Amino acid sequence: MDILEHFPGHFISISQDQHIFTIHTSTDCVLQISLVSDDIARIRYATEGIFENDFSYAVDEKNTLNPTHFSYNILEEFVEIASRNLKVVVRKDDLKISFVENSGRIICRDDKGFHWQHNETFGGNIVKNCKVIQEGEHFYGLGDKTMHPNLRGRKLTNWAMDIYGFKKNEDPIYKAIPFYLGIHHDIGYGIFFDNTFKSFFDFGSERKTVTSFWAEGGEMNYYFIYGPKLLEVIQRYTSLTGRPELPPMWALGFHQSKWSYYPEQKVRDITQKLRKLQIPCDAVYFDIDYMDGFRCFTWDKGKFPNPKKFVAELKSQGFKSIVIIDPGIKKDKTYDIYNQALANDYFCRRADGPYVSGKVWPGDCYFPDFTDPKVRKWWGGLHQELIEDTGVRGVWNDMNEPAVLETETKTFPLDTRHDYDGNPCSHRKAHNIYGTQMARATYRGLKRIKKDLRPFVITRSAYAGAQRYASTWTGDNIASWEHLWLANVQIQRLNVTGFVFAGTDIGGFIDHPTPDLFIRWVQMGVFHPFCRIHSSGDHGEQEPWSFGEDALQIVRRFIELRYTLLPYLYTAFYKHIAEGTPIIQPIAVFDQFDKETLYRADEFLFGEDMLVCPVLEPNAPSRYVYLPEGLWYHYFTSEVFEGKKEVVVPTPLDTLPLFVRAGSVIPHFPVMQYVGEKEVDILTLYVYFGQGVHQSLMYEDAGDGYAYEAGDYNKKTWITRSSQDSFELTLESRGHYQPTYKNYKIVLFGLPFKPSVIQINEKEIHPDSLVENQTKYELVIESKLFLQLKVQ
Ligand code: MIG
Repeated sequence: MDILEHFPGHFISISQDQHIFTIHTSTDCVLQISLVSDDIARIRYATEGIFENDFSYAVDEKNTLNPTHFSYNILEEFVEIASRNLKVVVRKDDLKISFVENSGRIICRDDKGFHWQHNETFGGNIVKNCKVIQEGEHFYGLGDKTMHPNLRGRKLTNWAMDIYGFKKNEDPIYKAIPFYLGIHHDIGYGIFFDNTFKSFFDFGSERKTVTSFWAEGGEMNYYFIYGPKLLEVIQRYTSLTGRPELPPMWALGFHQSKWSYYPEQKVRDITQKLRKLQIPCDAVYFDIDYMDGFRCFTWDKGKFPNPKKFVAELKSQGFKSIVIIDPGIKKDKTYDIYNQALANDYFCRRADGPYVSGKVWPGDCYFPDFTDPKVRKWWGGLHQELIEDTGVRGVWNDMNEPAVLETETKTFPLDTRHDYDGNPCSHRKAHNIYGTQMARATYRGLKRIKKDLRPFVITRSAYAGAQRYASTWTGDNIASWEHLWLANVQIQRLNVTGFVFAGTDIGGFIDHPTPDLFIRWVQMGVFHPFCRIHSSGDHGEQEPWSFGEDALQIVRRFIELRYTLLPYLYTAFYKHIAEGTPIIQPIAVFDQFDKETLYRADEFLFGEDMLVCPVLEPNAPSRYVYLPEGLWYHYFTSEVFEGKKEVVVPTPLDTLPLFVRAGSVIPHFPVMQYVGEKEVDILTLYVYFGQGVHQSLMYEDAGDGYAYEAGDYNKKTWITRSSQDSFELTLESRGHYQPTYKNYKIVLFGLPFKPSVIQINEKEIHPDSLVENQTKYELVIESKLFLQLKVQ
């Protein structure tokens, strides 16, 4: 039987309410186009003339987007709706849409455009959209997918799933982020399909020249985001769906985890050994076995007789305790939280009334409806004892896809009812956002309980917008080289789709890595915004010392490197929050105008000035690295490479291809065993000579708490001005945060001349006092910073 597809008909009339335009058609279908900002247009269709209540979990309520210009124009064949930078052109005949640049270039246009199909089983519509693939077009994004970053030719599904040991190309897995980026003829744009139902994206797999996306219910409701730079698209996407707040700096340290460390003495053995072996570490994890019979918010007193005392003991050693909390609440009449939820009707129910019952770790469970604001508030409050009394510093939300064991669908039945913040619906609509609402409840709870500390939450499942509440990891991966490749791609992809605070289970969750795989994973993992070793614990040990003395030395050195780079990473985080710039950037995003970058998967930018190329194969004596345009210094050898080409870089096991852009200034802390272990008494600046003028930002504040909101921070801009025979470094500082250090140590790389005049602040110093150390010069400067080196 042929499927009956419906189309919107032709144009009849248009009306305007500020920046929102409504087009009526020859059918009941109504098209609404809002100009959200100068670069973002929102497109919505109501097939029967009535729009749903306008509600989104993804769009940040606090967004400040506004267009500076909006107008429309009715032409003979088209209706044009224009913002300052973007035109939405609707063809009167069939309502097909084109998005057009001011220059007249088409960015993206409808193929079949919007159409729909009545959903006989569930009611409502299956809403679809088809767009033409332009010549040479490439696609990226879509959150956590396991494919090559370039999605041309793929078909993907968004439905959050607990996939233990997921495979390369397996789809879907834990997250659903229906946002993709397209680029052709150097024009980048993005489409965010804000529909939480199960959705699909096809980038030329069914029809070679067509991209389509559709959902099994809800509205065709999407945002078209113009670039033309992919980076701008990403920045705009995060101004729409939100950015996180600054994490406490310790959360950017190294975390050690396992399923599970218990009893108390085992945790102590691990933390003491980390300190004894001088492996910097800030956080240790309590996986499900800390609980009493897997009941959330309880402790197994046999394993942890006095959690408060123990957490305080860990704290005194600089370790923050993170505990896991799952959504399933054990059915147990003697369990207070179960009784509270029953008494208040907080659990999800089936369509006909009974509670949703499913097996998870505690056995039979009921599940809170996190889409109900009352339930979120209650859930947040349940953390009071853990956070306030016991001193736990972070909460890890697992199994929130939601995952249910021993069922065919691995999740709730589709007839499960949800409040959806006053828009009651079934699980078909709420499934993909369930995990995000759990993380949100947790985040808000932590924030309310400890007002003076920045919350730390980690979630496994996520929908667009989850980045506002939590960090994330990529779930149950495998200790294999293929998974190392995957881990690299996954974190890059999450970063371009708005979720920057992400990492993988370093070394692999399932199976035991070989020492070289473990080393290579650590070498990459220290550059991921979230950096944690975690494993299932049913194979060998997976701590930094578990792979022999040589491995330990290398692993320690790379974890130390992460700690020295904390001011740089923290600044990258700040830039993400201020501008939406991802912390990790695929080189295709970094340099979209260089076609060579569009198929590359391995190299990524770490912050704006460092480039990492992980080693993804065993026994690789060297590897190819593609460097974007410009001059790049090898971080470990100081060798200078010219970019816009592939270079061969030696890769002995104790190093990795890590590059710094010429002209940049990279701030370094001294090595610490944990954030705040000692006062930073000197800030070391690695300065990389590069012709011309370069600016590097460094953001600093107290590293936790909210004094920065009242202005207690500094934004330091290091400016380098370089030519063939002179070099100058100056500092511009804004803000009134008082750092603990007074002095700077300057390490200057690549100076192409021998200076005869040196000026530091107001003083001239003798050139001989400059220590030349092979390829670099080192000197210490007090307070205010001005440095000039030149040839007389
Ligand atoms: O079904 O809590 O992805 O990180 O260690 C397994 C036990 C449940 C899955 C998580 C993993 C965690 C494990 N959890």
